[in-house]
Amino acid sequence: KKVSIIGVPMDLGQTRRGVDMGPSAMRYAGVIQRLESLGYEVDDRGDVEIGRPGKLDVKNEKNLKDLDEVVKANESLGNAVSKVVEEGNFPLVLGGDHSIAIGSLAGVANKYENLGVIWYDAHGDLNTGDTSPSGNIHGMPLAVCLGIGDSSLTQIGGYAPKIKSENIVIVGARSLDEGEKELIREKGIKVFTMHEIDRLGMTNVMEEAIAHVTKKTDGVHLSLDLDALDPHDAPGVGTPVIGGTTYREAHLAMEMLAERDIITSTEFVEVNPILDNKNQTAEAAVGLIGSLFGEKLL
Ligand code: DIR
Ligand code: MN
Ligand code: MN
Ligand code: MN
Repeated sequence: KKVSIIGVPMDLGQTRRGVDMGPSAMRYAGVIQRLESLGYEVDDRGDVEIGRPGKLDVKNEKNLKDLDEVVKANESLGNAVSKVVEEGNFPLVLGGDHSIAIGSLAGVANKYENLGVIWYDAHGDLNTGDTSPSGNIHGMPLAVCLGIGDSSLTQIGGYAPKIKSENIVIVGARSLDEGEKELIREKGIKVFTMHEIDRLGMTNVMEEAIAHVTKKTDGVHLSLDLDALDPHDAPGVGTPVIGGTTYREAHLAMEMLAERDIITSTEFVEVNPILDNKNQTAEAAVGLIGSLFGEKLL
């Protein structure tokens, strides 16, 4: 199996600079060598080009910061990912902030009848310009992929929606905005918050999550936001939230996904080396990528 890596040095989906260095930080932490040592052929396709607006973090009348550049970059990313899937390779997208999930899913979702999504994140990323307290597009990609939000975002890749609410599961949530909670109830989206993880244990949560996203689907995308991990284990993120999954809980989740061999595309996002402690978060990300691709402890 061949893994194609696409870097997305995007930091315009939120306001803390430095997450554009995430792809470099994960390459520096040895992502390519890690996959090669597991027997994969790796093809690093370099980085998608990101426009730099003259003035950063400009909110438009729709409460969407730096919308034009976010749209342009995600169109390019969608094309790049689409090409990887057509070639029969596995797309591994390295972010960048979480707004890039819009492009990844645009490139993947039309290749499947019914794509499942595991959203491993402290947040729901289910805001729209109308509900977002921040105007940051990285808090909106899951809603966008459901076809909810401004059409300039939902129509990236030329079609909407990318996914159905019944084929999604959110794991690790502990910071949900009011509008996101409403949308979760309205759409009946399956969410395992930290409460369920504490209560049931990660093993049971992942068993149930895997059952949910494989029920009606023919492929599963994993979108992993490093802020799902506790800030103790992943300090280099723009919006840390205490009380997250531990390093080992996250690895167990990846190991279970590897065992079941269900993931068909993935992205690892929100690694910000400027906020990090000696590249610890990029190294955690690369370790998790190792587990996801089948690395075993023994
Ligand atoms: C917050 C933060 N809910 C927002 N979202 C983040 O701005 O919409 N998502 N950090 O990962
Ligand atoms: Mn996120
Ligand atoms: Mn998050
Ligand atoms: Mn815990």
